[in-house]
Amino acid sequence: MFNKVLIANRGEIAVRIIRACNEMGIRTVAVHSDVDIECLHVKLADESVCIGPANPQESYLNIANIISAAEITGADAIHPGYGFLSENTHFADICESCSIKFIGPSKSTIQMMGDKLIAKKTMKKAGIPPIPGTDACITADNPKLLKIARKLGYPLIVKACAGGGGKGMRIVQSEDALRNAIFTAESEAKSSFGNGDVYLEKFFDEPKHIEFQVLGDVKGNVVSFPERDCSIQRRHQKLIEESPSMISSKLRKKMGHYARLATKAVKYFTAGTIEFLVDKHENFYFMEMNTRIQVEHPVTEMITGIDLVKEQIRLAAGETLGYDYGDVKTNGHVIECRINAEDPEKNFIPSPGRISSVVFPGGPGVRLDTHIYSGYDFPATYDSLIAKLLVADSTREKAILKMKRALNEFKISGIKTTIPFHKKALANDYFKKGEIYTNFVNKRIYEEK
Ligand code: MV4
Repeated sequence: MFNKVLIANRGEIAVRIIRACNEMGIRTVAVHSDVDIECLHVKLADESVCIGPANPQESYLNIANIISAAEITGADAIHPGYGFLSENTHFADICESCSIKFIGPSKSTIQMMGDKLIAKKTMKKAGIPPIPGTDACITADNPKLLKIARKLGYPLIVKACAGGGGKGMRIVQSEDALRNAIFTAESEAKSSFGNGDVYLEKFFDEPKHIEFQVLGDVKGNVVSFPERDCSIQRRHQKLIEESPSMISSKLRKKMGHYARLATKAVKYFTAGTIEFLVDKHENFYFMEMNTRIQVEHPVTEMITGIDLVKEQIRLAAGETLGYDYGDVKTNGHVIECRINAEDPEKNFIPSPGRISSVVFPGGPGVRLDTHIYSGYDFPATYDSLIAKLLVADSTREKAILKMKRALNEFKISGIKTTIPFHKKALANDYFKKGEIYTNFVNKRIYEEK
């Protein structure tokens, strides 16, 4: 087992990882930019190292400084959290060459799953149903373009090979918009990812975004967990997640089987997530595999009682799973609301600033993962996530009631937050009925026609 872990992240996920390490008897090293010196993760860690100025490129994305921090503190492993360097193949490679364990999958798995087309082909070869689309990247001057597009059928979606998470996507309603959409997607992908390759897929309107948490150990054992419905998103940022979803138990079993098959196919190691799209007829398609611990991992922790961060760390240290998916028991219903420092009344514009006072929710079945405290200066520089508020209860209806109660208790003064949005969403009839698709926010909350 590791003696000392450096957490190459900040905010609530850094606090979360430090807590797991503390309970495992592992010493912790926090890294922080100069403006983050008063952050909670710095206060909770055994040691801390300033790795640079506020600009992420010079601090949280500064591989040399992070590795140096690990070297001078004698950390034998690095946990990247999510975002920042968590899916950076080069960073995983540098850790390996410095004999520092990267708590995550192998660099080759990160690379494979990072190329969305290679990921699709790998999963298709393993028998996991892919979204219908082109097997290779495609350019606007391809002489067979119109024929290929007609065969797929409109609407289509143009996706960037190096994209993911919705970046570089363009929906195409008809043939006359196709070439221009490809050009736009190519230039956006080139500037965002340094790789302008794009491919086509049939676009599914109003799908559900259903994902399965998976774990893999050094011996090739894999386990899948109950699914999470992450369809409520705004501009590809998830806002509300829940487990279980509304899919049938027959579909749940089938998708769980394919999630385990996909994890085995890539000989997956440590914690990952298999994302599927599910259409109105309960057809499901592999969308992406995420090779990191995700923001919404507590949803699965609350419904199973399993600490996924501890599992991720002990698997990275070479321990074996010791249980199968059949041993994973679930209990009740869990909902998570992401509380962001954004103003939902003003198109979710960021709302950084000093948190003059805060009253946290609590009580039976309530979990709050956060790094804020009264008097904390919430910065504009990093992502806007303030806290993840989760509730668990025996039924979905009771979980909704509990979330409403917890949201009413949660008082943050000094900045605007998305709490009013969540209150609105949970009161929405379509939400209550479970009629939740990826266009829920625009169609049901902001009544976009
Ligand atoms: C799709 C799709 C519909 N059809 N692909 C979003 C990010 C990445 N996970 C892939 N995503 C999607 N891919 C096809 N062929 C719907 C999504 C999607 C989505 C799309 C637009 C707006 C919000 C969305 C939320 C989740 C998934």
